[in-house]
Amino acid sequence: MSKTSKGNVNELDLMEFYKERTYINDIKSGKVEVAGWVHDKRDLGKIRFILLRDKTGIIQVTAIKGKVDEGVFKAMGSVSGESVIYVKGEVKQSKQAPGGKEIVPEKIIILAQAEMPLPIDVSDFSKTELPKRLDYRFLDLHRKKIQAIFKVQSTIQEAYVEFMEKEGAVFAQFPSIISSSSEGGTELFEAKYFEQKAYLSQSCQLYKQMLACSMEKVFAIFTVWRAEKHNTIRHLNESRQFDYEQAFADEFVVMDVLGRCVQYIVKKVIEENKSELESLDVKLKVPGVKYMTFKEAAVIAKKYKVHVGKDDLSGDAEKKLSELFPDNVIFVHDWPLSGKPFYIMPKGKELSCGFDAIYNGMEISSGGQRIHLPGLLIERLKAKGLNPKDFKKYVDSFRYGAPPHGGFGIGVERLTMLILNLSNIREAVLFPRDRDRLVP
Ligand code: AMO
Repeated sequence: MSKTSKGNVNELDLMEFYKERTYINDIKSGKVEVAGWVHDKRDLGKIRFILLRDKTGIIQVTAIKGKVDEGVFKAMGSVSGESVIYVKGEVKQSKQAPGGKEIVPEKIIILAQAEMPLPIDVSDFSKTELPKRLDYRFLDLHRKKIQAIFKVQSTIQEAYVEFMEKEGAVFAQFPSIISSSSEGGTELFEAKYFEQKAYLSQSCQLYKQMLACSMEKVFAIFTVWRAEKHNTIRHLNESRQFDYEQAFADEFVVMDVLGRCVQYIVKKVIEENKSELESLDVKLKVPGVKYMTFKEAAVIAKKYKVHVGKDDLSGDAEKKLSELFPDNVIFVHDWPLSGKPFYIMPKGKELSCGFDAIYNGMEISSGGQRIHLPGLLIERLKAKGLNPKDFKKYVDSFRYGAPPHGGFGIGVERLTMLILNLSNIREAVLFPRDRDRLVP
């Protein structure tokens, strides 16, 4: 393969390196080629050390003046922390080196010298506050602890897909530009769509329902946008949801699937993220499930003098329930009809077939049985102050053979936050979008 030079004196042939590279955790003995970030460095005059970090681990690179190439020794002195370097050298067993091994370098290429000073502290004991860390998220992600959060989130997503495929559900994609609200009249981001007014999707609710009415079991990982103005530790303006919808299901069928789904996810995280959980100091247990009506939840909250809310549970009430029933997914069903969206099936005049699921002190999911009867749906749209004309195609989809159905949506960042006991939901998003943040 012919290659043209990119004009860099310190150029590394990346294709060659790709073939020859040893990841730090795989280092045993002999000659190795490694690359990564300068985690730490020490200069004792005649002896220089670098702790080199890649995605798998950390190894010491040790150079003694006069015993290594002069250029190599110089590079070890001039390179700054968090710079990216390539090292070729011999592995030596060393009792003093962390991990019992070190590399004696023959060749070093500084691939990217990090500018000094770094704008945030990326050491293991960093005290930089969250907003500043998020301003420099790309650098914050150099930290092992921060990477651990997103490795766990990766497992969570993988487990969700795996679980759903085992359930026999079809992985679906839905539009992100919509013509009318899917969760209620407010909280929409407007978008220009040629001559028409459009919105960024609040959820894939209406589409997953239409699909479940033919394919029976469907799921999605879907980005949602909510123009809520509040700035809290549990809300984002852009978040992701694990959506599920099933035909021939009421809310109890759906809660059963959701309970097993959360258990499956937590179990996989316990099995596959031991070192990440350790680095985040999290002790996890596969949760049980607990069912109660909204009325029962309200009685419990009142007993502990916690505010409930007329048709919603307060954050304090959610917290209290988890304190009383720790390590449980708590399903609160028979929810007041006024507190649920238009598409939730009523249960009598006051109640609904909707529920919320609480885990580790907060709502992780809501769902329920939906209305599959066009007449009732139009009635409920009107009751919520919405115009049925704006929902014509959705309502029509139930006119030609639509089974009873139900589903749920789990907040991906919420679930990550609660599994890992994070104090702010922004810790669980790579690049958060909130009221004040549109970059990076
Ligand atoms: P809901 O609006 O309750 O229901 O959202 C489902 C779950 O998504 C998470 N969530 C959020 N996370 C971060 N920031 C937000 N602003 C935010 N809003 C919601 C929560 C919540 O439980 N279509 C229905 C679901 C369904 O019935 O299938 C829906 O969107 O964890």
